[in-house]
Amino acid sequence: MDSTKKTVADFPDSCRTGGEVAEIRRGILDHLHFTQARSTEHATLHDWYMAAAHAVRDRMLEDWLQSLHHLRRREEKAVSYLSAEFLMGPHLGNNLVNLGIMAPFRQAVTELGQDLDTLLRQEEEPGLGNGGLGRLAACYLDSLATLRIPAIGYGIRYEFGIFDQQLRNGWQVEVTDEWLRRGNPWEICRPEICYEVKFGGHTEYVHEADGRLRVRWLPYRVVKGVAYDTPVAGYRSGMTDLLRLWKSEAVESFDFQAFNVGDYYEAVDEKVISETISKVLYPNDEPTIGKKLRLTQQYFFVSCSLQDMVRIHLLRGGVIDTFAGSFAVQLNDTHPAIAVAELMRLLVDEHGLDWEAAWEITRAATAYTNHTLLPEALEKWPLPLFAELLPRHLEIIFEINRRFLDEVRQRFPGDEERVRRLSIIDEHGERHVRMAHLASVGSHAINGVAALHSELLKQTVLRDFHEFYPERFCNVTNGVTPRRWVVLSNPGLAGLITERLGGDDWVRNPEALRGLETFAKDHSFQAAWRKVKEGNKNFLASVIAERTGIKVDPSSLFDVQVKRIHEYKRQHLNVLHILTLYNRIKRDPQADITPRTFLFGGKAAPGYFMAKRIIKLITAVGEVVNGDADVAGRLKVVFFPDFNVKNGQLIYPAADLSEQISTAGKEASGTGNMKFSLNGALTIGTLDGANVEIREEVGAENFFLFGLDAAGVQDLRSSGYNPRHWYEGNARLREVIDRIAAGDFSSGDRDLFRPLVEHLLQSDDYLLLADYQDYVDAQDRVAAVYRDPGRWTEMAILNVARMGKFSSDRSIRDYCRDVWQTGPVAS
Ligand code: NBG
Repeated sequence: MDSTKKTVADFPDSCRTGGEVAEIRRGILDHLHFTQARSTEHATLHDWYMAAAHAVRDRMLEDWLQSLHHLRRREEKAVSYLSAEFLMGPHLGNNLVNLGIMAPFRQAVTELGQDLDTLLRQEEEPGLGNGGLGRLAACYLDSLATLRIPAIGYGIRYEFGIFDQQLRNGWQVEVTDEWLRRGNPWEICRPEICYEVKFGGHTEYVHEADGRLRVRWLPYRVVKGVAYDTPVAGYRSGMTDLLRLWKSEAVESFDFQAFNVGDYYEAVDEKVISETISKVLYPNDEPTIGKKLRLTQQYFFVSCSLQDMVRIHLLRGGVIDTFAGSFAVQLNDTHPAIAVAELMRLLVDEHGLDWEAAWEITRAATAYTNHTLLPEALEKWPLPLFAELLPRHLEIIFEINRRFLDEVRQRFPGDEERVRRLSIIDEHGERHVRMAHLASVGSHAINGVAALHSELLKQTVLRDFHEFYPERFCNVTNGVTPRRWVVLSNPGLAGLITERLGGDDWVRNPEALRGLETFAKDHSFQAAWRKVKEGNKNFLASVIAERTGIKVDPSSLFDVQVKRIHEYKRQHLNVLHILTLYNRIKRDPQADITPRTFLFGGKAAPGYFMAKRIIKLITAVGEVVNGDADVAGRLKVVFFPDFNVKNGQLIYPAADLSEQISTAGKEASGTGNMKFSLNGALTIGTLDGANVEIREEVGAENFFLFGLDAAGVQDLRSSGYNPRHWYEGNARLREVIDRIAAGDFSSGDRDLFRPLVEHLLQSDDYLLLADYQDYVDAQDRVAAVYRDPGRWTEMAILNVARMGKFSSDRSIRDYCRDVWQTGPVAS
């Protein structure tokens, strides 16, 4: 028996560790008294939540300490997932699922006179991410722990996460997210785990006694990163991995003289500046060029994380040369790409390795995942900004680039155009550091996040890299965790599946869902299936009424599009369809229309003008359509405010139809598409991102496909796309656009939606008009099938049965095999 392994019997009081109802009840009361300092008479809902959360956290610690012990052991390579975002979602419910104590916990809470669902709603979710990318990181931590792979997720403990969205007068209003206001029971601050991070200043070259040239970096500013640890429990795996987020603080022992900061007030300013670094998450979809604080954040968390890895590696008894055997460092997009230069700096400047050895270690340790092909989203930093903030790293990048371009010239003599295309430094106009190039040169593996995306990556943004290093490229299709996205969020469906399959093995092994295929036509199973969906829809309808005041009909088709608002995701194409139906009704109020509830949700980046106007368009259309007597309640349009993980957990299980309608070639993968389908919604979608693979898995006959594919999009563009031609050639489309332009949804104001209309008619970069008719036709097929509940339910069951591939466990196994060369530890 391992000496660090404590058993319940080692603790004097099992109220900290036990899984029996009585033990849990005592554990909660214990925390109410000793942690919250409240009597049961005066405890608020928040006190009860905190007490419950602490009682759950207690039950995670034994496994956690054991897992941390694994991390310090030499044998296993650990995964270090570097990500500027982790969108974890509320912890309480998920931990109850993964620890396997939901039922006794619920019972204990009830016996204390409280209601578990009410307590779950109390939790303020940590919104430390924008959308898919951050949520993917969270699903991957769940799977890593479930598969017993030692891992650390490294990121930033933003004081303010993604803003809360409110709607006022149909417009988005951003409200700061003060998620830490009432304390965070899930994190443990580790003041002793902290690192200094340098910024600015200059470098000096010194010849050492042994003749070596050594570089010293004399910074202008030094800040401190302090570790905040959150345990991440695997699903009944006995493994609990670590999410380590860094908070920036001022260095206490700041030497005012040495840094020329003469007086007290300036010193206080320094403190404020230091603490600003981890203040706020940047919303994406905005031009990041020139945002110095963002580069500061990136370097800050990467430096702390790499210093931490080196410390852990040396603790394991390793010498620095074997670092790559201890950690597989995964770059989640280019946000942490500076890691390539920072690891070189640590190895060469701080640990005295020579360049070649350091480079080999860096490349062996590092791998890069690309998450977007959108040119405007590819990060690049102006050289002057880089030089000012990270002078030593710029030197290192120049040296990496010099050696790399030498290789390129050797392989392709005389091809200076290729050299320019591959260079880490963009020389067009103002010079920039291209982070995707830095990441690609410094990694042994490069992957996209769905089969199509990985292919397009090789043909477009990383084409030259693929030609140069074909062996580095691979694909890892995204996945989502069935624990949070089915077991926790859709207990009715999870229970039904478990009952029918005769066990819950599918939660860990979702390929087992295939067993449902046999029952796809079974009448009694179908009836039970529909009952679950109805229950979920009824509940969502009540929440919609509460939050928006809109009454929706739970028996109508719930047609849902929830995701960030972006032109390429084409929420406005969805609106064009709504207006097409509306016009049908206006022409003929008796028209036979399948009743639908159109539900939208998603945040727009605060500075993204068009996206904000799309939100206004949706709410404006809702106001007209919802109140029109001719419609007679057959169509309802709802914008559900503040779409986040918590709201997603309510929405996905209640959806009938999943809108995945991006312009082909634009959505790298999508993961919402997987959550919907796993919850029995059918998809209407283009051949984009992971939709392609979802359709392959569930069968073309169980998927509503429409629109141009990626090649078709390219062809149309290169043959000269003229949106006006499509507008003029389609009377229905013309009618819809004309009504928006005429101010029919803006009380006669023709200016409000003019920018949207003009953009559609003049350039229509995302080809809405070209895909419009095909989309409307596909929607008509959806409406027809929905009227045949037997057929619809069969398709829904087959969707769920065939979604096993999209578990994040499969993605993590792929990474282990193809990228990290690591695997589980024995229990
Ligand atoms: C997003 C893509 C999605 C994808 C997620 C996770 C960025 C930069 N990319 O399609 O847009 O599902 O990443 O891979 O946020």
